[in-house]
Amino acid sequence: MKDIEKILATFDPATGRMDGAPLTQRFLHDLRRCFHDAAAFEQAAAAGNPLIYTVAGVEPGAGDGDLHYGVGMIMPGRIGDEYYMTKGHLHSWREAAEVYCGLAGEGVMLLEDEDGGNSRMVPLGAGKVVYVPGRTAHRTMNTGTVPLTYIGIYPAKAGHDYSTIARKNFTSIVVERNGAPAMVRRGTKA
Ligand code: PAN
Ligand code: ZN
Repeated sequence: MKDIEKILATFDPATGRMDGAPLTQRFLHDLRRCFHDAAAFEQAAAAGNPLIYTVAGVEPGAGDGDLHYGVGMIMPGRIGDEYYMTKGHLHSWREAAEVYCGLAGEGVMLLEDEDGGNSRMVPLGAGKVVYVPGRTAHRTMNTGTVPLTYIGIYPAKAGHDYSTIARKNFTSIVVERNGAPAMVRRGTKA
């Protein structure tokens, strides 16, 4: 059996921080070309480089049957009308699915088939579990006023493909309309 450090982890559901786990931090400048409103991005990026999200990652093993997981935290905020969000990715091993459990705060996930033909916006928050099937690009947004925290659990072999999203971005965006999140096609006005 694995050592207790690999079996038990302790995290703070309000902040997403986990004792002893490496923390990836993404700042606004890391998200260039993710947001649809380039002018709003440049204005915000000129004013500063705030922390947008963190992931505390746990990789207990790398075998065929192993799992990895990460506790994510996304700050509340928007660039123009678009909510603060993650870069988003496909898994390098395309068949790899993932389970997201919301811990605190309010948010949504944008799920897109790899060919971009089908987009879906799904709520993520306390009491919500989202199953992300294989071959599905996924990006998470904080649509609330406090940090959104969640845990994502995926096969150790999944790997993260960011380059496909960096090249094509998502077909849809999630924007604030009348105080609520709405999914619209990129490049259209809703
Ligand atoms: C999550 C994500 C986390 C950050 O743990 O890695 O939400 O999003 P990006 O990886 O797109 O920056 C996950 O989906 N892992 O597979
Ligand atoms: Zn993933």
